[in-house]
Amino acid sequence: MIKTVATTPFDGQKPGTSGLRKKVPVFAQPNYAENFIQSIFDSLEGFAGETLVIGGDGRYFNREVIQIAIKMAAANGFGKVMVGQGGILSTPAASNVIRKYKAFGGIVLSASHNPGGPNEDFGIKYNIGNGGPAPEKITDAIYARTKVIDTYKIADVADIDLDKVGTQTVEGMTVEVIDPVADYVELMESLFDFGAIRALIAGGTRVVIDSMGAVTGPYATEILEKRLGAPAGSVRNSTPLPDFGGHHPDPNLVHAKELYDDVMSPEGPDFGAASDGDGDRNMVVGKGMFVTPSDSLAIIAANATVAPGYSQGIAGIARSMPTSAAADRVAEKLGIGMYETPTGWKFFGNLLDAGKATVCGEESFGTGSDHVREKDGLWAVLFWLNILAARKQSVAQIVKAHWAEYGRNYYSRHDYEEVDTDAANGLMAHLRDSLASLPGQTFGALEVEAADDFAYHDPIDGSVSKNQGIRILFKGGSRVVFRLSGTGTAGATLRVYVERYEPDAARHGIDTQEALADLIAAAEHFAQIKTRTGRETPTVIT
Ligand code: G16
Repeated sequence: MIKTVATTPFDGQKPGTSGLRKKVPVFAQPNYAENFIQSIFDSLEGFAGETLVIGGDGRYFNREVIQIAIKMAAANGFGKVMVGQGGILSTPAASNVIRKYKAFGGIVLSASHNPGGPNEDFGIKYNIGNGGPAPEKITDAIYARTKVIDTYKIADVADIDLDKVGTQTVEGMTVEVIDPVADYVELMESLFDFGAIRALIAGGTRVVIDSMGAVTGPYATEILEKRLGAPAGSVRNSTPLPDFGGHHPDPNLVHAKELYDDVMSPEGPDFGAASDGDGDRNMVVGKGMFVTPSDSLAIIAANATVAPGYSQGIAGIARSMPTSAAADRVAEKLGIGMYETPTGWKFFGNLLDAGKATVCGEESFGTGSDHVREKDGLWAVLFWLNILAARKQSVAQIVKAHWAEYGRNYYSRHDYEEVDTDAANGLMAHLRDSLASLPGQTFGALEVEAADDFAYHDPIDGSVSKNQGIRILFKGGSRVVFRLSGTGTAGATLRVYVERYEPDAARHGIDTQEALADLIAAAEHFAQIKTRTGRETPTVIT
């Protein structure tokens, strides 16, 4: 039986950088998830009889919301739901399933790198038929709908068995529970030289992947241990757990420190990688070398043709504005297009669909390509392994050779988490107000050349996205960028991005924070971070 349930709007159901993310107790309020899902459906047209993909990263509350979403999809007239077994689909795998089976769209349940558990984070995101996050036009419509919603529709039926692969029926709608891993593995095998990577591992290169108790465990185990022959145990924390085993599944130098320390130790592995809650982020470390996400994008782009899926070359590169300009130099050398977008994977979708960009990446540990429409953690790891196998060099050798050829973009991000929202907004307003007076100002040897609030004009659909981050650009190409995160769930997170270009190879061995010290001081000087936020130091430095 289909029920129409009366409801009233909740405040604050505005999708952020990547969907709606809130604490579990917020999502667990009666009608909260239902309102948002119905608002998604009410913002779409033409899905009657079509297929919807549903999956999540296995975090706390995943199964509950999947049941709700399936019953609501049936009540709203979808013809079929494809759902990962156990409710599991990594974000890139969900993107792939949407594309491969030509689904109308998908609902991805995740709060990505944010912690999971009864009092931690949950999230709902809608992806469109190209497999990518819904563009702002749709997320704005969803938000508008959440403000006036008064009913939702749901099938009043027993829970669906999510653990058995196969087909069931809910109020005339087909529910197909699929193996979450198989399609993704097949895609990876079509892109990379598994034979060469297998030989690399058989030859003694020790590779470990830390899945951080999150969704990539089953994918990484199948690929690295079963297909590529790495010894059992090479994938660590490989079982997806509702609370990620207490880990903060954020692959960076703070939360993946154990892996980092292990790779850096003399007897440790040669290559380490970590991924996040929903499997779209990645961190890559080689012995003696942490690869910044910005460098990773540049190096993948520069070496792309070693991978069979990219042997014809790449059409262009896209990066988010705060990501370092390392990839720009590669694009210049290759004579291909370079696109600078706001933060948020959704901005890459049009460029990928139009064939303007083939690879894209963000400083926030995200790299991907036109094989799906999400960033893809394991894809980046396999790309690196393919490059290692083809070049027969270590990570450190490859990175250093890249810097010698293109110059080095010293780069760091300083995050101030859970800052008082008013204080953070005040800091940004202060910067905005001072934009006009900044050019010409000096700080030590630095002179401001230009300052603006980044706005993006989408070259494909002509849409304009304003207020995407304050840039202070110094003479010589260095810069500091300030933005407020759109993915946090408590207070505000101020992100300060610092970058200096160093062409001289003799100066490529400096400690990053030291190389950026004057720019970090300049950021404090112009933004008054300490006095405005009350924080003496950043919460996380990457
Ligand atoms: C999301 C987006 C990314 C973005 C990141 C950080 O990643 O998909 O495009 O770079 O958030 O965004 P912010 O700086 O606004 O916090 P994920 O992995 O959280 O889905």
